[in-house]
Amino acid sequence: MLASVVLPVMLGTLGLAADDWSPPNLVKNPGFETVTENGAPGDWDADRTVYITVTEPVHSGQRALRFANPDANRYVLCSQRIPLQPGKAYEVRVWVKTENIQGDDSGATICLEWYSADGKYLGGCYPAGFKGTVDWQQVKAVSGRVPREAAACNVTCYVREHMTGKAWWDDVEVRLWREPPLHTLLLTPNYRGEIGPERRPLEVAARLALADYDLQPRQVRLRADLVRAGDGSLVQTRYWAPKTAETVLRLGTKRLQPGRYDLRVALESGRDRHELGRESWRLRVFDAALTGRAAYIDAHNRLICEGKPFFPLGMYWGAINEADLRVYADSPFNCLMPYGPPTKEQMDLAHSLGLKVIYTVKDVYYGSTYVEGGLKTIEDERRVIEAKTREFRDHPALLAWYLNDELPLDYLDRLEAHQEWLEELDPGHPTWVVLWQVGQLESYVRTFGAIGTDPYPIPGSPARMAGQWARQTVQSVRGRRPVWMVPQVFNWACYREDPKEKAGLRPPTLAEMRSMAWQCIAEGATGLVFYSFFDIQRDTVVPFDQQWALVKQMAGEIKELIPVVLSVEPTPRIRAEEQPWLHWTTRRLGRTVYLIAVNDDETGHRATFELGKCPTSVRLRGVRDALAVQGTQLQARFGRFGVNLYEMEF
Ligand SMILES: [Ca+2]
Repeated sequence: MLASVVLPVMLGTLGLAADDWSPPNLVKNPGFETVTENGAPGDWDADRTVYITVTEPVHSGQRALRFANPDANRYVLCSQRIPLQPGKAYEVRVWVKTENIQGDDSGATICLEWYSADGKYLGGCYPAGFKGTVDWQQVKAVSGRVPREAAACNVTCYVREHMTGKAWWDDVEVRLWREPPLHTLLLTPNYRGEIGPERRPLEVAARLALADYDLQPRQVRLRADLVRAGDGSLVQTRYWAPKTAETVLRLGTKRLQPGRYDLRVALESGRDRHELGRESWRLRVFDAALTGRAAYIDAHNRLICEGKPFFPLGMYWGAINEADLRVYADSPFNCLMPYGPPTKEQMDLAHSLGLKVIYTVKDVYYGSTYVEGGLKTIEDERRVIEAKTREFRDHPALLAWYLNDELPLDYLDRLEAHQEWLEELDPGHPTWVVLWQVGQLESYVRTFGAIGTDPYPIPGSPARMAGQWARQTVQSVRGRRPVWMVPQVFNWACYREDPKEKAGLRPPTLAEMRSMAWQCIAEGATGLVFYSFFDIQRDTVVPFDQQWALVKQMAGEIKELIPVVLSVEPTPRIRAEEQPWLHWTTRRLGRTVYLIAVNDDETGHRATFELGKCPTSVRLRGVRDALAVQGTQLQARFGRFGVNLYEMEF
């Protein structure tokens, strides 16, 4: 810490430093304006049977690139060598128009690719494109960092393999991208910036990403301004001198009066105090404990529902109908997430069957794929959210709001706005979002109360993906937000049309489902909402009754152990050597210590747990006889995808 001052002065709007960052476009002939004698685009390497330049339609200038291909087995590209620097990331943009682009993939798009000096493929950036018939739309993406060993890079306009139709491209841009230099996460409080009567100190993780700025942590300083919301008056300013890439900023809250505040964290150049980046967190200080809230998140990341810890154990649904809901209610599940927004009658029905509903408002974003009809502006979105919250916020079946289903970072401003609206319009329920973008979760941290990711690996990838994504998700929030994961129970064949492809697919087995669910719990999940009830209903490979029985069996075991999983009693220190296949955690409930240990692998394994002291008894759940344990070490043997639940007393 460099200094700490309390200034009773008004703080005006902080002007951001002028940003002179405007890197050049690295693409030659980006608008396809120059052509060779035979009509091919200059500077591009294009197959002329499919790609030519045309004068109509264009997005700008006089010409654009056109693709016309009726042959699903012909796969050709239009590329350009491009000078990209290893270690840097790039933003790519292009305008695309399509006419009747057909096929299973995502259509007309662009990509960046990198190769080693000897021509080995090293990776690339592949944003999804547009298919069917759409007017000019922009494809945008930021690449990962170009690998150190990359020697040659390409930018490519193309239509994905096995697709037919017509498409046009214009105004290609590839520009050097700078990662924002400051990423913050409000660690404490962990829910909606709520500072209660106990006045825990504020904690904020500030991670620096300085590689694109040629700066070291010692050349910058961190500054936190605590200001009153509304009049913006400054309450406190503090500075920190970071030594490493991540610094935890701590501020006392004892003297804060009740009210709303903003905590503004800024990164400044140490030399000239130039502001390099800034992020802000809303805070709310209150003197009496908040009462009367149907659901909220406690300091242990647990959902508290009607005053008690609640583990959301549910499934994704389509639209609710009574017959199906009665089948579902006769199961260990306690909630559901229907994609079809339920009516009041459907909410009443869920309530009468003892089920909670995670209510979707995920389609209230104009311009998104499944947007509700008629939404054109953010004001329209606000109107819908107001109406929905007014209609359902007092409904006893409501558990949480479903705010985002995998929307990309293009929507970040509105995702943040919707989270803020929900906090204001319904203080009584948290929000939940689900993303597949596991590499970008840090950018979404202002958009939710609880987060999940949705790994669906079976059968093409290892079941380990469930535990890996859960770990990555927990890490992205530094263990300071609830993580409700979305494990797979469905068959990918539900999403394929080709009979041959369908036949090669299958839903996860019971052993795989158990392992994936418990991997998530071992990595810190405090809720599981499986994907999906409607898919196991429509699977033509494994009949519903068969898969549903297995799903219920798996869920039943989790339900029995919910009080254990949600227990926050201190646990003894247990250690184990790290193994790539092993996911484990401990809990205590009364006198019993639970060791939850999961094998994510299709072969058996062994592990040794150092218990610290000699247990008086050890049982493996599901095995009648107690285990013989000598000394302080537990020798554990795992079957393939084995879930070992040990119950120990000391
Ligand atoms: Ca053009």
